[in-house]
Amino acid sequence: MTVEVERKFVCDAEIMWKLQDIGAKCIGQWQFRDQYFDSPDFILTLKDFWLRCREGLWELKCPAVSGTTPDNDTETLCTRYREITSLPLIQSEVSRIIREHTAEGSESNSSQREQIDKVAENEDTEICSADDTKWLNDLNLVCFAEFKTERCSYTLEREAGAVRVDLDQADFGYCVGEIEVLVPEGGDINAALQRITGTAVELGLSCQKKVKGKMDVYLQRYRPEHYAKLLSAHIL
Ligand code: V4E
Repeated sequence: MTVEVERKFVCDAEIMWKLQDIGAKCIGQWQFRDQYFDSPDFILTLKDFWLRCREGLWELKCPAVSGTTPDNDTETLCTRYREITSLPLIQSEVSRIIREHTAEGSESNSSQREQIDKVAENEDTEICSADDTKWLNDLNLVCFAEFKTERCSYTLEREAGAVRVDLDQADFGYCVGEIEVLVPEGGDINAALQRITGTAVELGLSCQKKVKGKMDVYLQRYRPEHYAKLLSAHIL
């Protein structure tokens, strides 16, 4: 498992020149379609879990436990999420979250609980292909966001390690940049935060406000009820 530490930034017309100036190498340009899933009452996202299928590959981003950070600005501007990419692990983690939620509110009947347990134990999903949707139905998960992104990726090699910069353009008309470091389990998160801050300085990024991600803008535009709930819960 890895922890993704990242800082978003506003892309301006100069950014590609700036990346070139500081020695960033373009490692590719591609397009992908993302679908995000949650229960109709937003059990996952209200706990800051983000279940995604990107071109057939599943990923669950989970809130990473906060450690000590170098300063408050870094804390505000950067996010960190644990990433799970194994489908059986994702299924058991998601069913655990839903089971705990339904146990708290006693909102499910016994047959629903049986279905959740089956997914948790991967009973019906041993031969699970990425296209399998049975486990989603069993857990009552529905797609709440779907969009395409055009991405241009760069890498910056520095003494402290590599940093990745992604420039994203979503098909609903929003552009955002991301400076990202992947930290292996048990790795040094503070060092990653420092590398990200260092790259932001090299790129001359002066904005000290948190920049909205694609999902933020998507939900605000197309799912205002969901967006309002996440704002009230201080998730976005
Ligand atoms: C974690 C999260 C969401 C899932 C999508 O995350 P993001 O990294 O923005 O998307 P993307 O396409 O760059 O994924 P990658 O290719 O890096 O895997 S949607 C909302 N969140 C939470 C969140 C937050 N609270 N604040 C900020 C600034 N970003 C995301």
